[in-house]
Amino acid sequence: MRAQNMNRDWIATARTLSEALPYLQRYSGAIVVVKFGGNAMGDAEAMAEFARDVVLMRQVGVNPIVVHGGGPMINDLLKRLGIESEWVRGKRVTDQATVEVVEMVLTGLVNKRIVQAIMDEGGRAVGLSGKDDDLMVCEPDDPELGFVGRPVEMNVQVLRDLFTAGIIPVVAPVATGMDPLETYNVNGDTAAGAIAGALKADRLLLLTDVSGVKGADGEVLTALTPQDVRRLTDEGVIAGGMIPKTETALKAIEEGVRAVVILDGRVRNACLLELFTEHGAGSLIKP
Ligand code: X2W
Repeated sequence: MRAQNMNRDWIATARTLSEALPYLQRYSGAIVVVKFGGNAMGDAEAMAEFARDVVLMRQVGVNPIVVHGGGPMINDLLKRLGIESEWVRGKRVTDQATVEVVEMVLTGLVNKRIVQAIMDEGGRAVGLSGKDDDLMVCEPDDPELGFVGRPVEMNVQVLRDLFTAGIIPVVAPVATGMDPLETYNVNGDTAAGAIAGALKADRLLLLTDVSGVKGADGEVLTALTPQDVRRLTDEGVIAGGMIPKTETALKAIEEGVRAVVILDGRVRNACLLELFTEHGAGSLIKP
């Protein structure tokens, strides 16, 4: 039965939908790459909520592509197998045994969990890795890192084919090398940036577990140009774990992505807040 009590929540809901119209129009047909990091995945509820946001994007005519991480899930299995990991400049040193675990966890466990969550919310999703249809071909990033890949060749037609068919692609950051028998572990942010660049995406959303890029006074900077990012990095204000993210952002923009947003994936409906409200979320980097 229809609720007769016009309490404030319902009125606010209708108002929110009405106010979203210009944003829905702006993003209709847009390509939005969303990097969903292992730290942003949280519990089953957080996963379901993320999936619902992605399905909603698709429903209103956006073409979302999910590129995921899963660092904490890789750590769990490596620990159970008694394999130690070392990190160099934010990347996992990856030997043959490690890359096998990375591929199993990312393309198996994590990828299928996200695909399932999207389908549970009524969307259609297909999971793939950089190996499928040669989506992402890598070279070794740095000899010190072993089988860590740097994407050098992208074949994104498969993603266009999927979103044209109304299917949400969910990509695990694992790839082949020039030698197709090799497997590379790719940092999730790097993979998302390369995919967004190759698609010349309208938006790259990097969901993390911090509220955005912070200025010298600790306040989140809501809008930055690539020049601002370079200056703040030179001044040491952008440092540590934020550097790989801002580097990914600058490279993606150079390759033709219109804007990159670094935002807190733990905030409820972070993607919707960013795309469909005046409020926005996190730090927008745009020329
Ligand atoms: C990452 C891939 C997963 C990832 C790793 O082995 O953990 C490298 O470091 P998050 O959850 O987004 O951190 N690869 C080379 O990026 O996961």
